Amino acid sequence: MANIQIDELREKLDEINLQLLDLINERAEVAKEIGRVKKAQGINRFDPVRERKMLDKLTEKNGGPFDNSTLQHIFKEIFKASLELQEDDHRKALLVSRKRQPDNTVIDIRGEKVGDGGQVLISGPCAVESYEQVAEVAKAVKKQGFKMLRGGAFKPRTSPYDFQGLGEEGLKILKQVADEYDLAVVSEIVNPADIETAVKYVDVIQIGARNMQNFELLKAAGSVDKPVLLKRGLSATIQEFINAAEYIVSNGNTQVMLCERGIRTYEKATRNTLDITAVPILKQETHLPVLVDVTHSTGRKDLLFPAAKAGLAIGADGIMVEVHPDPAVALSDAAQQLDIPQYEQFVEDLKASGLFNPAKVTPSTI
Ligand SMILES: [Mn+2]
Repeated sequence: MANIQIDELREKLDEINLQLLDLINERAEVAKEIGRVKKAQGINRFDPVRERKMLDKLTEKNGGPFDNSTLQHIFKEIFKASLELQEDDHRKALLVSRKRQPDNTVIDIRGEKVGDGGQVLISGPCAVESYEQVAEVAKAVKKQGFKMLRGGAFKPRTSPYDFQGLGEEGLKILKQVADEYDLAVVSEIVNPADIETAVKYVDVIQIGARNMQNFELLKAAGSVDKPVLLKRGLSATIQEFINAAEYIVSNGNTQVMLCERGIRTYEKATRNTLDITAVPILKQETHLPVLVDVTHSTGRKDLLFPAAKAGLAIGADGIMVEVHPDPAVALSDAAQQLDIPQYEQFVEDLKASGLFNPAKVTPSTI
């Protein structure tokens, strides 16, 4: 007898569950519709005042047996889920997302294609110190058949007393050397006001880790027709990194490359912790090329080659490494830059690893 009663009650519960299911989904549809209208009007989706009013109304009508705090908790979860549903729609709409554009973005940098299946090696000194210094590295880069020469003219340093870079003079040196060796210049810009000047000298604007969330700089880089190499911030999540790229692309510049350069963790054995899985995640979530900076992530010469292999094996579109003719006297990052023979060995090892499939370079017309 008792069992029959339980069965009947359970049947009733099942029925109510289904009704609740229908109602919750119906509510979700309405919430999504509100989200669409708000988006069209440019209004923020989350409205705490409205949520408070809904909760107050529910409390007022609550006849039990649930107490008010339990009911508020349940409804708060429903509100949150509805909001997340709207955010999912929003994420689908991110310009950098793979959902929005299934095909890879391919960036042509002076004839070298990034993101087209082949891999690039970006090399050069941490900072531009002199014409001779840059020229010596450029010669080595050219000899290896690579196209991209990096070098810092504006150096955002941890200490204000450290070498801050040569500024525009450094950009001029880079440009002169790159033209002589038919290379492309990758150099960091730190001030939105310098972007206009920089485009005369550089082929790729680099936005460094410390500036990943310098939104004015991102917008300025987004408003010019020049490829941008965006580095992940020291403590930035992958989502924050993607959003930083979205700032550039949403301002009109679609030529963005992402660069994983290590994140700050409790581990002291390396300068930063190379978040290697960020590479396939970024490749899945976005259509942008993804590079791995082995110098700043590891901060150790003995780890450059294994980290580069890991980067290539996991799907990176390129590797960035710092090279200096005489690292011992370098004005920055002295401990981790390769000298020229070490660089040549590094490249040779990479080529021998079977993991490196260099990107195609079409000879420049000039
Ligand atoms: Mn450096």
